[in-house]
Amino acid sequence: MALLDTTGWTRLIRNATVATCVDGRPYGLIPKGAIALAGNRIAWVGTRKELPAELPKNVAHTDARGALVTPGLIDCHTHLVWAGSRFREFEQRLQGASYEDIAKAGGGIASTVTATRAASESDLLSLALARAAKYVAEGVTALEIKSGYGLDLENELKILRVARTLGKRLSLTVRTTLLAAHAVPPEFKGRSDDYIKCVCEEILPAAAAEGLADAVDAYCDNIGFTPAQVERVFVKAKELGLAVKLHAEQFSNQQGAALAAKHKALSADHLEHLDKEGVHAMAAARTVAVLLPGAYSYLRETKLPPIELLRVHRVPIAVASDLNPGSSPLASLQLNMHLACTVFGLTPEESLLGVTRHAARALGQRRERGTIEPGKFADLVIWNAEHPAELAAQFGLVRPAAILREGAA
Ligand code: DI6
Ligand code: FE
Repeated sequence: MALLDTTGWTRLIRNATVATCVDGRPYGLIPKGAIALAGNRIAWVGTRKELPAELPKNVAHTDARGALVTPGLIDCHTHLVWAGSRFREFEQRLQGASYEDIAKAGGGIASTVTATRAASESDLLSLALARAAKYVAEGVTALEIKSGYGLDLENELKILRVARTLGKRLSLTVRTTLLAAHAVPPEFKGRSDDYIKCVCEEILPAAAAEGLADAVDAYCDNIGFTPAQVERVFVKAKELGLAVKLHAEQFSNQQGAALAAKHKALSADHLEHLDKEGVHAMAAARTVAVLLPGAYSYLRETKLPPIELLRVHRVPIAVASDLNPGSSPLASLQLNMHLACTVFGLTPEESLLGVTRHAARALGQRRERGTIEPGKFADLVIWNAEHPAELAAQFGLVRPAAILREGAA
């Protein structure tokens, strides 16, 4: 066996049950494992037996005492920055109103836009900080945040700035997504094409110029935008060098997933009404299927996404919380891991890969995060658990004992 090069090692986590989430065996599990860090990166991962007897003196040691270690969890789809509350809509729906009825009557996204526009940047920041802190506490080390409750230049940028600030205030990697094409704002009522023009010519270029957006998303559905309008947004995003993704096939089949795949989208999200052609297109483009079981169950939907087809065609499946005030005010990625199993029938392994390896791909971060492999950032969670299936099998019981983000506690 070649001698292990330990130069540069700064920390060693030993005595760990390591779920690397690397392909090859279930969970990429190394039962009696160890992980070496070099600064903010993973330098080595392997079994206890492979470790040399002597290590450089300045290496810090962490004894995991047999505990489970996973990659830091990644939530690849949230709308975490908003003001106001929509609890009344929850009551209305339980009395028979549909999500679409409420949206068409001026509630829904539009009501959150009014509240978010009225909120100051610092008020929005404190609301968002409290929400994001909940994710950090449950082992999330990277999180995507979409705009989409501003719907004009000033307020979309305000939301994205708040998102960027969260990443500086917390031990959290924040990836931002411009979702100006979320709904038609009141000042463009009945003129959705004009609003898309404004998105393409004003909002998108400004967000790109200020470096506020890592990606661009759109809402493709009956209550959102048509595929033709989405395509205009995608073309502009590409022109500006930004990755794209899409809210697709949530309430109806608009062939949004195929459109997303055609533009090499990072992900297509929701997908309850996805058909075979859409699955094939996603498989060919390696576009990630982001499943959002919290939104499905909160809206008491009944049409399941085509999970088996996604599996058969080896489409990478991610799981996210979709945290938002209307269709998923459920601020927990762990809850969504659990719901992915109970509601969508994913295995606990699929649910963990869905918030690690595949979630990283959905954020365009597959080379940087999402697995425990040499070269990647040392985003790691040590749990009060022994087996990775515990994470999805229970809720509220499995907690991080220690969290490292880019090597720092
Ligand atoms: N993601 C969204 O953008 C919409 N639904 C979803 O799952 C709208 C969220 C909202 O109602 O505010
Ligand atoms: Fe969403």
